[in-house]
This record gives sequence, structure tokens and C-alpha cells, in this order.
Amino acid sequence: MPSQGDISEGHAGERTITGARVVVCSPGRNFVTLVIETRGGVTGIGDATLNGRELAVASYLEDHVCPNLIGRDAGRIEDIWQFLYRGAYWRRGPVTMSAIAAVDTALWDIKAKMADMPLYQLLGGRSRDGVLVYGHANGSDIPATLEELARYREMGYEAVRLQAGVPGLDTAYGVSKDSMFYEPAGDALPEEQIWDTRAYLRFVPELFEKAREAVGPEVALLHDGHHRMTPQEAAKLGRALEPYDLFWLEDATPAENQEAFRLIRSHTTTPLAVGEIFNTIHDCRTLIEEQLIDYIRATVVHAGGITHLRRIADLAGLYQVRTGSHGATDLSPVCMGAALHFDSWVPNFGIQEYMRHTEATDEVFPHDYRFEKGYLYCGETPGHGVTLDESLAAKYPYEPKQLPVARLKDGTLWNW
Ligand code: EZ4
Ligand code: CO
Repeated sequence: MPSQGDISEGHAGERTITGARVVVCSPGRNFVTLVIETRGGVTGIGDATLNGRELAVASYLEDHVCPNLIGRDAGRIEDIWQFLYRGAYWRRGPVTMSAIAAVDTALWDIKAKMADMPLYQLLGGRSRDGVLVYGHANGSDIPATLEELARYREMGYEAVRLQAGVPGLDTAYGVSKDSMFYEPAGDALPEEQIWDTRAYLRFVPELFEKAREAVGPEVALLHDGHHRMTPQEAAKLGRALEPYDLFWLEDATPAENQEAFRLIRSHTTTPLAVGEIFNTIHDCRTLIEEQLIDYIRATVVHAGGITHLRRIADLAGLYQVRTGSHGATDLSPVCMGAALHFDSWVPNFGIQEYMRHTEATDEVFPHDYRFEKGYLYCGETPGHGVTLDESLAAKYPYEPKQLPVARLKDGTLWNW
């Protein structure tokens, strides 16, 4: 491979990629991790988890990406990114972009370790001391949700997302049996849930009215519409929630049609967040350039790694759109570690989602980030600060699990 220039850059032999392999494990839920090894002995890891479609990314990496990495210079992060993006011919998509993200994250980990610096230093250094996070309070009804909210306040959270069971519906997005570890991916085949938007719209304003009464004006309160409303319904909800001063209303309507947000935006001042399922800058270009949203939720693992997320954040910064990265538990601690370095640097940071991983997950992925009084702090270990205990991971083999689906009362398939 003559074009890689690994002779001209000194010490390049040390950086030559000698191994790339995928580890799939399920310490409570499935995670896909890419491990890249270099001749000099430095290794890096990247998260490649795509909830409910894990093995597609594992195969994409094992069968199509890893063979392309061997012999390349691990220091050429940008060139490898471009090679994997343009070189596949087939661009974009969650499987491709999660695979690229895993490579990118592992290479940034390696570069930072070789520089003997925490990753945020390579991005330009800290813009802030700690990363404001929001936790998830959920309950089967309003009192149960408010109890959870109080529990998060006791733990020190300054920002809390509220989701509650809707009267008349047996199940609702965001509400589970074990509230501390809400995990939507359940069975090998999708659970079917029933959805009724009108029942939901009648209920949600009351939830936030009571929550605001309970916690006062300062606490940031968030809500996730999870793609279920039409633009008109979302506009109506945004307006109804204005008195309760939400930090954001997330995924108010599906966003394949970015222009759909014009209608919502023209009717409400409730801040809007979207983007957890986006995988490239093209998914949010109109949303950002027309200032149709306030927060972009793309994250390291599903949006092409640090290299691409930085491009999205820089575009967003031009339009006063801030970051609010996805941080559900189906993103592994590896993604969280990398995201916290990104968040510590990115000038237009807004907030970071943080659902606590289970103890089993934390043991499989030892990390140096820590939570204190509503903030997460990335550590000072060289790299992104997250490792993989492979022998422990081997004790938790892959388990087929998929996300639920939602249907309307008449059986029509809806957005979950
Ligand atoms: O449902 O990541 O804001 N957070 C979310 C998540 C998503 C899951 C899907 O795998 O919407 O809880
Ligand atoms: Co969401």
C-alpha cells in the first residue's frame, strides 16, 4: 500500500495496525466492541453497538473493515475515515457509520495513548470542568415518576428527563419494571405495544405541571416524544408545555423529513432536540441551517466517531445549536468515555444524556470517568479512559434481543 506514507512520518512502524477484532458480549445487554492493535503494542477500543442489530455491525467490521485495516498507519485517522466512508462506495446508514465510528474511536484512543494524553487534549483541550448530564426518571403514573425525580435530585442531578405511563395504555416508551435500569430491548422478537397519541397529549402537560410544582423553577426538566407525534401534534404539545419551561422536547416527530420541523418551530418556543438516530451531517443539515432545533443529539458511536461528530458540532455552532448527545445504556461505556472527552472540549456543548449502566456492564468495561453532583468528569488516563476486560466479557455471550414495536389501537404499525 504505497499511498499510506508510513515511511515519511517517523516511528510509523510502531503505529502499524497488526490486529483488529470484534468482541460481542452481553453483560445484561448486548455490546459490540472493536479492538485495534498496533506493532508497538498500543491498543485502542471503539464502541460499535447498534441496539437490536448488533451482529450486522459485527459482521460489517469483521468481514469488510478489519481486513482493510491491517498494515495501515493507525495515526492516519482522517485518511482511514475517508477510506472507509468513500471507499465502501455505499455511503451512510447506521450499520456503516457505527462501524466507522468504532474504528475512529479506537484510533483516537491509540493516538492519545501514544501522545500520553487524555483524548480531550488532542481535540484542543478543555472548554469546561465537568459535563452536565441528565438522568431518566420514569414511573407508571405521576406520583411514581415524581418519586423517581426526587431520587435523582437526591443523587445530585440538576437535569432530569421525565417519562410516565399514560392512563389507558398498558405500556409507554421510557417506563419499565426496573426504573433504575430501563432497558427497552427485551425479547428475541419485538414486543408489540399499543399507542394512542391523543391519550398521551391529554396527559403529558399535567405530568410537567406537577413536576414543576414539586421541584421549583431551577431544575432542568426534559421529555422524549420518541418520534410518535405528527408535526401538528408536536406543535400543540410544545405550546402546552411552555408554562413548565422544559430544557427540551426530544424527537417530537420523525425527522427523515427535516422540513417537518418548520411547522413545530413556528408554533412553540419549547426548545427542540433531535438526532439520536442520525448517522451523518446530512441528516441534520436543514435542521441546523434553518435553526429548526436547539440541540443536536448525534453521538460518537452512531454518527461516524469523533471525526464526524466534530464536523456536525462545528456546523451546529454556526447556528447557535448546541450538543446534547444520546447516552442511553445501549451505548457502551466506551462510547460514553469518548463522548465525555468530546463534551469536555466542544465549545457549543449543551448537555449529555446519562443512563447508568448496570454493575455487570461497568465491570466488563472498566473506566475512569465519574459522576459527581449532576456532572460527569472524564479522567486523565491517556486515551479515552475506557478498557475492556475480555476474559470477563467472554462469560456474557451474545443474546438475541430486539427493540419493541408500537401499533395504534386498530393494529396499524406506528413509530416506537
Ligand atoms: O430508545 O437508545 O433518549 N433516549 C432514547 C433511548 C432509545 C434507545 C433505543 O435503543 O430515546 O432510550
Ligand atoms: Co430519545
